[in-house]
Amino acid sequence: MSKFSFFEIMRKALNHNEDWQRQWADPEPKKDYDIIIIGGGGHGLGTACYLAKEHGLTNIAVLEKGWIGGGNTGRNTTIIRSNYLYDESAALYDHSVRLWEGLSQDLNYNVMFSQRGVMMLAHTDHDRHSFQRHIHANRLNGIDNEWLDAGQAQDYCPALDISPAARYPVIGAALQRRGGVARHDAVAWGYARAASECGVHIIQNCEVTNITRHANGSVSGVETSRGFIGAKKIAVVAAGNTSNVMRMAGVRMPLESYPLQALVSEPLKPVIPCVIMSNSVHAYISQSDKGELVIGAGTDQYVSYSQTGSLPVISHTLEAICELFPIFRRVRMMRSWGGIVDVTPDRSPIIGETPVPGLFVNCGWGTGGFKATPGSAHVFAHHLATGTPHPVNAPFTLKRFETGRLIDEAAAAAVAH
Ligand code: FAD
Ligand code: PYC
Repeated sequence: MSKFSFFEIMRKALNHNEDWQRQWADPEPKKDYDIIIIGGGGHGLGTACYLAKEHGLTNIAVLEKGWIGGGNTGRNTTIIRSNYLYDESAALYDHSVRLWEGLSQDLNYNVMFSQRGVMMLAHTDHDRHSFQRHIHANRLNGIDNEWLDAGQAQDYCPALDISPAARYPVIGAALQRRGGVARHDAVAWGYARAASECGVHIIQNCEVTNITRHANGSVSGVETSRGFIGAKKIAVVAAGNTSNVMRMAGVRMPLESYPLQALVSEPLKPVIPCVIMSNSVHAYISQSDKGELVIGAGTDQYVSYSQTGSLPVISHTLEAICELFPIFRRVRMMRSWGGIVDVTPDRSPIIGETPVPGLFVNCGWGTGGFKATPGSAHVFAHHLATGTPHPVNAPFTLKRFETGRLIDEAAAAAVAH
């Protein structure tokens, strides 16, 4: 029996975030840090956390121009999976899924990771061949993924329309049962609290406006909206803004920034038990624990820094959802939003060193970096702390765009581009 009453527990739960914010809110920046991380999203905060917890480095600041988790970390649709084609990607994303599996316990913070399964629908022979190729490749890498026929897909998600009269009938599906969803902002808060408890400074409302360098070319610090801050190493983890931040150090990045949007419906009783994605009809859907249908599709067709996105994408997405689930035709949408994702030519991330001594970068996650948060942060921290890449991030160099050794995951983001 708990020594607290039900109401006491609820009061504590509701005040939890407020209490915690008081513990770490906006310390005054010091003059110098060993490592400055630019960007207080999940990847930046996670990196700080692993640097402190696994490498004992705590003279670190995370500088965030807005509020932590206010970028893509708090704007995404939380799909987590590791069913990527190439060995390098499979290793990276499955490293992440394994960390997700213990994350709530590791952080003592409930990130609500729910392995409810991610089902990718096949509507054409091309889909079927492509998914079956992924299934075989995944299994060779020890990653679960299985083929379902249309009836089995409907058994897994009964509201799905598998009628042969549909414009693109469902002919089967690839199901990764270990895939699922998590609570996005809890990931930022959990990592921030753990890093802060180790002594890391998390400084919000602190925009980096320039990266400064010593005469020998190595980094010396950053100019910010709160003054100059010195650093021995700088790690840029600024998602859709990476090109702008890296330009401050004179580095041109192979990235394009696109708006990606999503929307949620009014809350419904539980009706979608898993994540459903369809590349051909072009939409994806899951249901949050609050009951909202969480819906998205592709990026806008043109580059932009608008954090909203355009209307035709939303109407196209909803048409696609109604084709897959005619029962949702009369459901009302509650709100929509967008984020800026940075996309590399091979749709794989860049994690590691740059031509500037002391400057590191973690970017290019495009439409799919939420799932990678723990894995990316874990290997990036290793690279920053030891000066050598972790075996998992070693292939994801910036140099690959010079050598041509690309990791072409063009189909990786499923519906999202
Ligand atoms: P962010 O959370 O964006 O953090 C970067 C931070 O850097 C921001 O907070 C920003 O304010 C800060 N910053 C930028 N410039 C500066 C500066 N000059 N000074 C200081 N701070 C700065 N991925 C999935 O795996 N599954 C999904 O289902 C999924 N759905 C998505 C849906 C949408 C609508 C969007 C937009 C993205 C989606 N993604 C998804 C992608 C995923 O959200 C991102 O890849 C991931 O969250 C990136 O995390 P991050 O920590 O690198 O970036
Ligand atoms: O990477 O699985 C994904 C994804 C789904 C929607 C956006 N990204």
